Amino acid sequence: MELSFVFILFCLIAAAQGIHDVQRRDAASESQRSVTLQDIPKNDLKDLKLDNENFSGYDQLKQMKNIYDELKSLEDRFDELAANYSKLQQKTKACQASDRDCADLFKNGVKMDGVYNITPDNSPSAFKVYCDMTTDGGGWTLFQKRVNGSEDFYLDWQSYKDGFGNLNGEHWLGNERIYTITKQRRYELRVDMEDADGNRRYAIYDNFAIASEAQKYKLVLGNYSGNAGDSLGVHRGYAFTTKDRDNDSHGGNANCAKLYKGAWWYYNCHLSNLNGLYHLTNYGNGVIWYTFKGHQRSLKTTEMKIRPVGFKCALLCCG
Ligand SMILES: *[C@@H]1O[C@H](CO)[C@@H](O)[C@H](O)[C@H]1NC(C)=O
Ligand SMILES: *[C@@H]1O[C@H](CO)[C@@H](O)[C@H](O)[C@H]1NC(C)=O
Ligand SMILES: *[C@@H]1O[C@H](CO)[C@@H](O)[C@H](O)[C@H]1NC(C)=O
Ligand SMILES: *[C@@H]1O[C@H](CO)[C@@H](O)[C@H](O)[C@H]1NC(C)=O
Ligand SMILES: *[C@@H]1O[C@H](CO)[C@@H](O)[C@H](O)[C@H]1NC(C)=O
Ligand SMILES: [Ca+2]
Repeated sequence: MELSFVFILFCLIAAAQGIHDVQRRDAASESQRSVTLQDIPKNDLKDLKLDNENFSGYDQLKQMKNIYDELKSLEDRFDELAANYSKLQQKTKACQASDRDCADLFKNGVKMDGVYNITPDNSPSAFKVYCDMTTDGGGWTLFQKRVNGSEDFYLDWQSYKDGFGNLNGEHWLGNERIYTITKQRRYELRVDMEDADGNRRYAIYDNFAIASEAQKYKLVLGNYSGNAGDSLGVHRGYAFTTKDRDNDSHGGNANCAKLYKGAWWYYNCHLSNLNGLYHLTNYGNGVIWYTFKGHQRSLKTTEMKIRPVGFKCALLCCG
């Protein structure tokens, strides 16, 4: 509060000036005054008692005293406001989050679809993901997308572990990254799909995670809702299988990834195969969601995306 300090100083100088005038004019009766004007520089102006109005500086001094009181109360209000602002800032910060996933980004003000950096807990560094910020309230972190067949999805364990493709187009984010994201908190899974005729369907699972590589990226899956039918539920609890790592429940040397040209949480073998061949050739090896288009017809687009459970409620709570 430098301003008020300067002002007070000014007042005191002005007051001292007034005192000289008083002294000169009323030197005779000076000793009778109960107001000890000489004390003003020593005492704070707020303690000044104007109990004698019989001298010429009285009105001036009274005005200064009023201004001082007003300034003092303004100062108090300012301090309170500053305290309130700082409290509000802390609250906003608590509401905001670090950028652990696209849901955090959304809460931090990112509202446009696109590729962004996220840094999940326990991730050694940030990495890029595609964020769907528009579907059903946004906040979705994509980990799989098929759209035009530009990427080869018939790849090995290491490729699926590390991820591949173009984040703005077809891609698999990578099992290590999916694992790192989903171990942070509870996520729901949304699968959006479209057939060759442009019919759109979706499937939601109220829990989704994959286990570590040591557990072969096993699928953890909650309950289904949506309008595409449940073609992933039967894969619940199965390990990930690629053409070079047969972890399916198909006996002997049969590898479902090889049989159906994909990579998935196969049992023996599948009701869904979203990493299958883009262009339909024959039974089961296309981009399949059985309860939508059967085993023969390959989908035109698919997106697999995750968001923390309760995301929408949390948004409302945080304003
Ligand atoms: C101020 O002066 C008036 C008239 O001269 C007098 O009646 C009054 O008592 C004085 N007040 C004080 C506080 O001395
Ligand atoms: C500061 O916050 C309190 C309670 O939150 C409120 O009563 C008070 O009016 C606020 N002060 C100012 C100067 O806004
Ligand atoms: C596929 O889609 C991506 C992203 O929209 C685009 O960059 C790429 O050129 C497309 N490729 C083909 C073969 O259509
Ligand atoms: C699915 O819903 C049933 C009740 O309908 C419940 O008992 C079960 O725990 C749920 N499963 C998951 C994984 O949330
Ligand atoms: C997964 O694949 C590896 C390598 O092919 C094999 O050693 C392991 O037994 C498989 N695990 C399961 C659960 O099938
Ligand atoms: Ca097998």
